[in-house]
Amino acid sequence: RKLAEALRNALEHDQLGIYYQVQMSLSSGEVRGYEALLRWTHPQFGSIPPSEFIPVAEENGLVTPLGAWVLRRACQDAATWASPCRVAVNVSAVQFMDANLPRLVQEVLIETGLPPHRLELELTETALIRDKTRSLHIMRQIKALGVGVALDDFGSGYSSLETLRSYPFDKIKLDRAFVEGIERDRQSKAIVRAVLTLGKSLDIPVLAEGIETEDQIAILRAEGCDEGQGFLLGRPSPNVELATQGGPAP
Ligand code: G
Ligand code: G
Ligand code: NA
Ligand code: MN
Repeated sequence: RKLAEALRNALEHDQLGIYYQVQMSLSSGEVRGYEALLRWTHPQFGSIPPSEFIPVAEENGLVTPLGAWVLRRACQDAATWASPCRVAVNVSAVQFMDANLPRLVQEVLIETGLPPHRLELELTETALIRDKTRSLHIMRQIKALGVGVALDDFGSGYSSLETLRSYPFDKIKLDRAFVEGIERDRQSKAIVRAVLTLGKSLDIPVLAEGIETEDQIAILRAEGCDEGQGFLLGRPSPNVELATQGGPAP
């Protein structure tokens, strides 16, 4: 309750910011895009993670204005970038089920002049399963605009395969839990390999999340993973130029 009030206040008083984390081609090392990650710096409590305030926003009807703010700001920023790469924006479950989302996306694209193919929305499985007919309808409207849709945290949910079968995703974001274990346990490596095979069969590119070590990236490259994201390639940063520095040589 108190947090909800503070969040309402944050929206009005410019305490929110977006950090960007680079997404790269693993074969060429080219920058493919940046994921927009929302940050809230409270004057007293300091930085509050989205995992804490997104659920609060969802429960208090704040996720619509919050989500609109992020989408608009991310598209505005991307329109100013030197390279015409993609911006990936997270959409929460409640925000996604809002029938007005396709119209908002269309308005923001027109307003900012960002070409639709430069925008990608990241959805988690939980955003979809509540009402399949409805979510499929919304997703098709968004795709009809020319905007891409990625399945976030793939493998972490209850029905990842069913989700992949039922919805026309443009990308799979492999959950970082699998990347984390890839050098050590046989299971993680086998699962990553299976997901990459699945992606190839379905003709959907796979992005591996949470790459932190040279060993991990070497294995993912050898296994033919398309794209990667993680602290090794770049930390989330308020500035896209900074977010691109410090990665390994391709
Ligand atoms: O960046 P960080 O590790 O704090 O992100 C934690 C979680 O918050 C991630 O699951 C991420 O997808 C989510 N998140 C980050 N930014 C946004 C946003 O703008 N909207 C929504 N709905 N979730 C976000
Ligand atoms: O759920 P989502 O994939 O959107 O979450 C993105 C979150 O993961 C961000 O909060 C980001 O800070 C975090 N993250 C990004 N790269 C890494 C990484 O290499 N390791 C870890 N542990 N977290 C990461
Ligand atoms: Na995400
Ligand atoms: Mn994820």
